[in-house]
Amino acid sequence: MPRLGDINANDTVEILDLILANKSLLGDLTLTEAQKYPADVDQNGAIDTTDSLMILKEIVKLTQEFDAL
Ligand SMILES: [Ca+2]
Ligand SMILES: [Ca+2]
Repeated sequence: MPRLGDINANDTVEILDLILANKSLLGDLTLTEAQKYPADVDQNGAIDTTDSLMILKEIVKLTQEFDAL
C-alpha cells in the first residue's frame, strides 16, 4: 500500500504531493487510479480540500503521521 498523502509515490509526503492534490482539485490534473488512494488521505472516498489540507499539515508537521491513523 502506498503511504497516504504520497501521491507521486516517492516515499515522502512533501510539497510536490500538495501541488498534485491541488491541481487535481482545480481540475488541472486527473489522478491515476494508483494516485487516488494516497490522495484520499482521510479515506472518505472523495479527494477534496480536506485531503489537501491534511497533506499541508503533514508537510509542516502540525499533525501526527497519517500512518498512525
Ligand atoms: Ca511524495
Ligand atoms: Ca478525502
